[in-house]
Amino acid sequence: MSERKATISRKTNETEIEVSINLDTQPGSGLQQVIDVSTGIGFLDHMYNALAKHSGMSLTLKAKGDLWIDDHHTAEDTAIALGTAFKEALGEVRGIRRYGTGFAPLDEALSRAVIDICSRPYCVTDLGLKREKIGDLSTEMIPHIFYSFAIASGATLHVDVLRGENDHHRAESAFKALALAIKQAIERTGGNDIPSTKGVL
Ligand SMILES: [Mn+2]
Repeated sequence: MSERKATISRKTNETEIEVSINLDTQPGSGLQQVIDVSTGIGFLDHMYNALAKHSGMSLTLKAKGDLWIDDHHTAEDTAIALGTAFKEALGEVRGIRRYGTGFAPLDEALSRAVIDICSRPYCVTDLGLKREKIGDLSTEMIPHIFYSFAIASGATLHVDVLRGENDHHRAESAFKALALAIKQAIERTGGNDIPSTKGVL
């Protein structure tokens, strides 16, 4: 089995991003899981670290964005780059589970994420975040990060924070739920079939 990995460079007038991912570094795989994230936005690094850790992927993500304007371009473009790398690493959707569901609690907060790796990009989120910002990340960017990842990766994604009082907990449980959903969806079935009645994804 060849490793599912990709490296993406993405440069615009607003951001410069390098992402490398390897989807086959789950603990026990024999490959070392490496996570090294630096976006210039501390809370965003914290979320991408959680996403990588609990999905079992290796992730190196370096971004230099126009943070003197605000966090918008950096948050959006890192999610696009990550989604693009994820799609490229997966390649043809074949021999994987395709659907994944994750539930993750964090103290009083509980989130559910459901992913379908199907080449039908769609994203629905209900996160119920109340604060303006968490650290240096605007909370309005969090649903936008999920949206950008879904569109770039070609996945259908539903993420709901089911309950929780603390916005840091709510956001972090949402990313962890997505991680668990991804981990399940990309799991190899041991076969080589295309998981669709259409015969194509
Ligand atoms: Mn935390």
